Amino acid sequence: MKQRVMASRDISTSPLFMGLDFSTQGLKATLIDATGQLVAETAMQFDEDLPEFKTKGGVHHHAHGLIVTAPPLMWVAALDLLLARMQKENLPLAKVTAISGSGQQHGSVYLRHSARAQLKALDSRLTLRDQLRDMFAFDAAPVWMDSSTSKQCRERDIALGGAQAVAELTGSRSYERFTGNQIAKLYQQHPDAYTATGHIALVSSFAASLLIGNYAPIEPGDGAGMNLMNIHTGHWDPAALRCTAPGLKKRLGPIVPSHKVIGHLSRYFTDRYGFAPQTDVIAFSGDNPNSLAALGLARSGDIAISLGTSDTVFGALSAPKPSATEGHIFGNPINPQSYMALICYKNGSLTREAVRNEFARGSWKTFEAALARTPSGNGGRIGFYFKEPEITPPVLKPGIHRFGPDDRRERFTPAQNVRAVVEGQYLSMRLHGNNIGLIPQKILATGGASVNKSLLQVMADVFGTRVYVSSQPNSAALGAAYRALHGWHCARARRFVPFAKVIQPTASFTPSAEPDRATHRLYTALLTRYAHLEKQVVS
Ligand code: XUL
Repeated sequence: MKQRVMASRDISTSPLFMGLDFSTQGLKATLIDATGQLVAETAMQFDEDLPEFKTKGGVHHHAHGLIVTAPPLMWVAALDLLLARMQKENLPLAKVTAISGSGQQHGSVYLRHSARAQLKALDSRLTLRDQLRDMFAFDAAPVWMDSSTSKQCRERDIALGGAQAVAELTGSRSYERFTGNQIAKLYQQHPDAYTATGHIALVSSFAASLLIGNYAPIEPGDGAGMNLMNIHTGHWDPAALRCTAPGLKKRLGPIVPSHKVIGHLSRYFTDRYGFAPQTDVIAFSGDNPNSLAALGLARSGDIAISLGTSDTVFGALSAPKPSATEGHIFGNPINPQSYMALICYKNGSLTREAVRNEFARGSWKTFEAALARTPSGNGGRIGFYFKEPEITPPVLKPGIHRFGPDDRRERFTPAQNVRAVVEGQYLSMRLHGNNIGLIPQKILATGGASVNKSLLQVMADVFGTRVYVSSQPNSAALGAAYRALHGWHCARARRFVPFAKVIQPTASFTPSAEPDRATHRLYTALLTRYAHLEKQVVS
């Protein structure tokens, strides 16, 4: 268990705001005060704290390598476990005025017709897990790491007029992990389970449903990750629903603005954990939209790179240009008039770790020493490391592809492998970021691996821009807490209040790496070869 209490001031009198982050590997709660200052955070890990669910990294990889799911009952159990810990730590839960949250994007939870009644009738003397274990019509929730719906993606493309048409309508072309394609697969392969489903939730809206004791609506940040929402209107698109499964609209419920109060905390939580009655719950969103909120990214050119289980590159955009070749356009959770652009890599931290384990004796120190020992540009060597099927560029078959300076396949020394994985990841981010309009003036690095200075130096050199870091590395829970505070202000004012009037997150960023101009030129020259070799690897 991890629990930190930060504030020295008397937190028992100030109103508090809570952000919950249901990430792939664990659940975290962040408490802030009314000025946005971090007060406390508590976290748990699914593998370690709930070993009976037998997950690895919070998920189950199935024998057919493309299928990746998580048991939704584990998320239910995690919520009680985390809140009990917070209560044990004497955190003043009665002062929590509003709660919002975050979920790994795209994952889907299939609830039985009886689930709403179960949520409404929770008994605070019993655990959520004991009361809700039979609420699922399908007890394996497909998550964002799943790549098993290529057939359904092609069917969507055909039904909606091609990949570019799907991108222009929904903000992204058909992606295997996007919820609409997962729903189509479930409907086709398990029609009985689909018939038994009364409500389909995202991980985020499922978590919010537990809190309000009712089905929670979806908002446009996370809703855009389904290939079902019209990105321009923020409503479900009838044709996109039609080509997915019958009777879908009533199973999905409405889409509401991200800052909306969707209900009050149910009696289960007030009675069991001492939260105040009438605690507002603000719509939950995806982890990436919440990370954007945590950084308060408003200006085009302010780009964030999050180094986590998945690596992501994202920023705000006022005029979206959805692309069939890469990236996504989502709703912006802190500004209903704006959008966010995002590029996602499945091969993030776990792949860097796999390279560290194989080529740097499992030690980050040895990994950094290898980076320091090898020249920038790796003597013209370029590597592609796909431990998992990749999203950007689309690669279904895991594998490693290494090329020498003459573009021929080559064996690398251990140190060259270390440099190649880091340089390759950033070259890819620069290449694909450019294509979707994410051209950085400055980069904010976040996520677990952003504490690693040598990784940030390569990042600064590849992009040729200064890299900043935050003292608060894991940002989705913080972003959700900011959104709780923001949503509460909007509700009190009875109108949308600009996010920047409530919080200015960028204050906590400090410069961490300066680009070296000559090294940047070298990477710019490598980029053309990188793009060319990537085409070869993908085809
Ligand atoms: C975004 C994506 C991942 C997940 C899990 O499209 O698939 O970033 O949200 O972090």
